[in-house]
Amino acid sequence: MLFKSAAAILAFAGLVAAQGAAPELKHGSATVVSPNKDIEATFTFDKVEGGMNITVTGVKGLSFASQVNKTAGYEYHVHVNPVGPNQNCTSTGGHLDPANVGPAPCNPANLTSCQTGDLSGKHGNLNGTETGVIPTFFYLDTQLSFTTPANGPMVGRSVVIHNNGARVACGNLVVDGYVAPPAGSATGTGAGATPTGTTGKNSAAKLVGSVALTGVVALFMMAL
Ligand SMILES: *[C@@H]1O[C@H](CO)[C@@H](O)[C@H](O)[C@H]1NC(C)=O
Ligand SMILES: *[C@@H]1O[C@H](CO)[C@@H](O)[C@H](O)[C@H]1NC(C)=O
Ligand SMILES: *[C@@H]1O[C@H](CO)[C@@H](O)[C@H](O)[C@H]1NC(C)=O
Ligand SMILES: *[C@@H]1O[C@H](CO)[C@@H](O)[C@H](O)[C@H]1NC(C)=O
Ligand SMILES: *[C@@H]1O[C@H](CO)[C@@H](O)[C@H](O)[C@H]1NC(C)=O
Ligand SMILES: [Cu+2]
Repeated sequence: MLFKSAAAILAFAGLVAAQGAAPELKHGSATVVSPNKDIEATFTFDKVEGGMNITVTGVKGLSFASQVNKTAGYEYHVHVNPVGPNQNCTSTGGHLDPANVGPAPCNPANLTSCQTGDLSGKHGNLNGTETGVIPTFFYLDTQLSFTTPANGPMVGRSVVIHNNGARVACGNLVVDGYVAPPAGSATGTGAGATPTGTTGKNSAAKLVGSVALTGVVALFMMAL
C-alpha cells in the first residue's frame, strides 16, 4: 500500500512537470514562394537582445528581368493573415501594424512612422540581381516581437514579397513552440492570428495528459 501511493505520487509529480509552462517563443521562419515557384526566399526570425535578428537566405528568382518596375526593387512585409489556398497572396491581408501607424511612407530614421511589419520600409527593398540570387544577409529589427503587444505576435502571419506593389510571392510564418490558447480564451493574438504548426499535436498531448491525470488520480485514491 505504501509502495503504491509512493508510486502514484511520483507519477503525479512527473505529470505536473510534463505539463509545465509553454516554451518561450524565440524562433520562427517563413518560406516564401511564387505560385510557379520561380521566386523563393526564406526569412528566419530569432529573438535576440534588443529585438529580432532577421536572416534572409536562399533567395532566387529576384532578377532584373522579372521586375515589373526595373528600378523599384522588391518590397517585403509581414502581413496579418496566412496565405490562402493555391498560394493566394491576396488572402494575407494588410501589413502587421499593431501600433496603427497606417500606410504612410516609413522613414527608417524615425521608426514611429513605420508599420511594424514593413520590413523593406525599415531595412531597404530586396534588390534584383542579374541571376536573381541574393547572398544571405541579416539585420536587427527592434520592433517585431513574438509576444507583444497583444495583437502584435507573429503567430498566424505571413511574409509577402512585392514588386511595384504587386504581390509576387508569399509564405506562412511558422513560430516554433507556439501553443494555441484554449478556444474562447480572451488572450488571443488579435486579427488573423490563426493558430499554426504544432497546435493539433499539442491539443492531442493535452487530451492524453488529462486522460493520464484522471488515471493517476484514480490510482492515488485507490492507494489511500
Ligand atoms: C543573426 O543571425 C546571423 C546568421 O543568420 C548570425 O550570424 C548573427 O550572429 C546573428 N546575430 C545575433 C545578434 O544573434
Ligand atoms: C518605379 O519605381 C521607382 C522607384 O520606386 C519610382 O520612382 C517610379 O515612379 C516607378 N515607375 C513606375 C512606372 O511605376
Ligand atoms: C484570393 O483571396 C482573395 C481574398 O481572400 C479572394 O478575394 C480571391 O478571390 C482569391 N483569389 C483566388 C484566385 O482564389
Ligand atoms: C516621427 O514620425 C511620427 C509619425 O509619423 C511623427 O509624428 C513624428 O513627428 C516624427 N518625428 C520626427 C522627429 O520626425
Ligand atoms: C537595395 O538598394 C537600396 C538602394 O541602393 C539600398 O538602400 C538597400 O539597402 C538595398 N537592399 C538590400 C537588402 O541590400
Ligand atoms: Cu506586403
